[in-house]
Amino acid sequence: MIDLRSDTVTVPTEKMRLAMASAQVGDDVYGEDPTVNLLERTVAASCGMEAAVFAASGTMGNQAAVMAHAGRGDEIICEESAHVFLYEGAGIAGLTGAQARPVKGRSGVLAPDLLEGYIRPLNDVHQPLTKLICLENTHNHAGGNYYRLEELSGVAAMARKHGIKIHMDGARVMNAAIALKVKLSAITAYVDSISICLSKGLGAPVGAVVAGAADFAARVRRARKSMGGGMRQAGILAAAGLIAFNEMADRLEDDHRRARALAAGCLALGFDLDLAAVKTNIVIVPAADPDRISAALKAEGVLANKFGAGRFRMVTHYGIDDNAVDYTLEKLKKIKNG
Ligand code: TLP
Repeated sequence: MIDLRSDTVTVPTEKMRLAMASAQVGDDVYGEDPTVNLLERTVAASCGMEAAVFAASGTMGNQAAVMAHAGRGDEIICEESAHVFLYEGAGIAGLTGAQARPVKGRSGVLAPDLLEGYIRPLNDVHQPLTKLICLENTHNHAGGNYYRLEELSGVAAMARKHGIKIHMDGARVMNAAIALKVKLSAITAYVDSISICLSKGLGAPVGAVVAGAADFAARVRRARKSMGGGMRQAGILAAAGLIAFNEMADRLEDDHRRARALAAGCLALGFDLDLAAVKTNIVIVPAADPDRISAALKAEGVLANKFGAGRFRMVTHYGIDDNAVDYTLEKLKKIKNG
């Protein structure tokens, strides 16, 4: 099967499996797992942040971060199709007890002019306090679009003016860094915290890392424990995570190139998509009948999911080579014409 459903389907590399087998471990709830500690120090340093915490998943990372930034009755602004709002089991409400305030972005990107009217005044007892702005980078529903540094700088200045923190759902932030040709720290300079997934394009089997200030990280650790995320000998997982974080980012450019090739092929086949909007490894294709296309592709050995009404999604990753792209386009041609 050619699996374009997501970059979450990547399996650990041989090098990761070997590192996992020989990882030094200890009880991480006591802070004694040397491999987890090394991963946390490595990610924090790359982000230019004081501390980091290893989490079981991107969802746990985001939700622990929200819990650490906000409390019951607070309000959290996020983009209207953000993962933290749409796909995390209403964790903002259910776990933190806060209220999400969705704002429509421009191709997933929030900007000061869009946000300003949503910031609550401090002196009105009727209204909740705006505690946090969540930015998704890259933005999944917006087809992998990323924030340009000047866009981040604008939101950061506005948030600072109002005393509001920024959390970045950086599940795919390494895709953004590679596309922008900047270091991770150039992006994280504009946010108070970030959650980075190791198990998407970077290929680790499990895990995400949340980074931020030391006091924030201590609260994340507490929130993570309350969700059952104190993972004991988690160095087995962190060993793969270290290889993912240190060695798997550079090759993401190949995924971006193949996503562009898939998109260009779809355009040539008559699908109505904007090639310029395909910036990283996600291709969202508008189609009147995404269920039919998805089922017909499956019958030909290609997996691609319907992604909301009237569109399907294809995500490139290191399990997808040039032949897989060509094969997929060949089958799409047959399906579209048939
Ligand atoms: N996204 C998954 C699905 O849940 C939609 C996917 O296949 O793309 N932030 C972003 C931006 C994500 O896209 C995802 C996963 C997460 C967080 C959550 O990561 P996990 O699945 O590790 O909890």
